[in-house]
Amino acid sequence: MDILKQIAQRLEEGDDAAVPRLVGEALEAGIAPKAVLDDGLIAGMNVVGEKFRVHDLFLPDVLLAARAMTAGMEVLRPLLSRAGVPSRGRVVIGSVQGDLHDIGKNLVGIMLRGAGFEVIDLGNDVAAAAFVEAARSHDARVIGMSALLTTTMPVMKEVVDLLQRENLSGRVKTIVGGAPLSREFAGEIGADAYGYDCAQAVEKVKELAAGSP
Ligand code: B1M
Repeated sequence: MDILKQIAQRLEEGDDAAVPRLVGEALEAGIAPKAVLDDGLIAGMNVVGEKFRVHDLFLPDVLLAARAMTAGMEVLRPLLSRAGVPSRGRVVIGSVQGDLHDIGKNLVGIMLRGAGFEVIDLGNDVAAAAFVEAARSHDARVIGMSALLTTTMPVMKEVVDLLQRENLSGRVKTIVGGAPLSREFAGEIGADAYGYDCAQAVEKVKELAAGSP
């Protein structure tokens, strides 16, 4: 079996020893970090999500898979982030209130740091007011929000509305992302950008930071 398929398979099994070892082997074999991420780790997690949806896997299995994914990401982290890049500005990120999913948000953070942004990561389950307060206190130009549950998506609109009410929307831009979102949803709630994946998130944040006063 090819090594990327093995990574996906071990991730599905929640094997947090084999996944980082195989990620290391794939990198040593010269496979690009982005391919290891997309075709190994994320591909495996997509299968887990589908099996969970049809009750082929259960919550403890998903937790184990998430742990294996995090262990694999740790091996990739230094390759996706570059040290010593001059700061492009500060970005506040977090998973919105009620949402404990943070793997995608963590990837976005790794990639933003790699692109030279200072990232203030508020973690998961972050209330609208906490995003706005952090942007204000850290003088951040962009707020990045992640949601994986359809039930937590409305919190993103609360953040956009709060920025508007506090007359901050000209200065602090917003980007949203996460599996259940779409460009249309981002437009409907008045977010400044939508990122389909972590690579696109970085491109959009660069544009937002460049356009922000
Ligand atoms: Co949950 N879960 N989960 N889960 N879980 C989903 C999201 C689900 C789709 C599974 C399913 O039914 N098929 C479903 C949501 C259904 C819905 O809302 N319609 C679901 C559910 C129901 C639940 C619980 C309610 C289950 C329960 O308790 N009965 C519960 C809720 C807990 C809560 O949040 N309050 C729950 C719990 C969990 C775990 C804790 C076990 C675990 C999370 C562990 C963790 O994150 N530390 C978990 C996991 C792992 C998943 C799945 C399987 C995988 C998510 C993931 O990490 N994907 C997920 C199924 C799925 O999404 N296919 C599922 C990999 C990650 C790299 O992708 O986060 O999409 P993702 O990020 C992508 C892009 O979306 C984008 O970039 C990344 C790729 O480059 N992106 C951004 C993400 N954020 C961005 C921000 C940006 C830009 C791009 O700009 C700021």
